[in-house]
Amino acid sequence: MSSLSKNALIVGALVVVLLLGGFLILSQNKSTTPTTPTATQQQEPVLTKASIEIKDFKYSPATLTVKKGEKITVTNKDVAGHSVTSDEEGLFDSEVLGKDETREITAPSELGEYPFHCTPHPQIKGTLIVE
Ligand SMILES: [Cu+2]
Repeated sequence: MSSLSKNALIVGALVVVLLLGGFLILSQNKSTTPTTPTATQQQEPVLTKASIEIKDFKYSPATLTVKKGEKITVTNKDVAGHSVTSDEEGLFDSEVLGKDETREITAPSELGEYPFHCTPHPQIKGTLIVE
């Protein structure tokens, strides 16, 4: 065997060892990669938001108790347009909503009972209680 081919063999063997070593390190790193799943703490929203639904020309609920300044979602389920409008002008007003329309109103920031009505149908009445 010539010294040249001997050297070539040694170099070849070294390359193989290095490649194998690299491969082993890589595969070891892979297998030791922590596979702990990220904690999936899904907290279901338990709090139901205050809401008023208008259906069959009625408020549901007709009397709603909320906290000061609480947001209230108003949804109209009738084809006829309805609103949640404070009897005392300017306190709150969802404005007239079409079918399946939703609007958020904000409860007054002072304690009290606030009667409201539907602008196009003033006979539909409800009461908002802020406590
Ligand atoms: Cu109405």
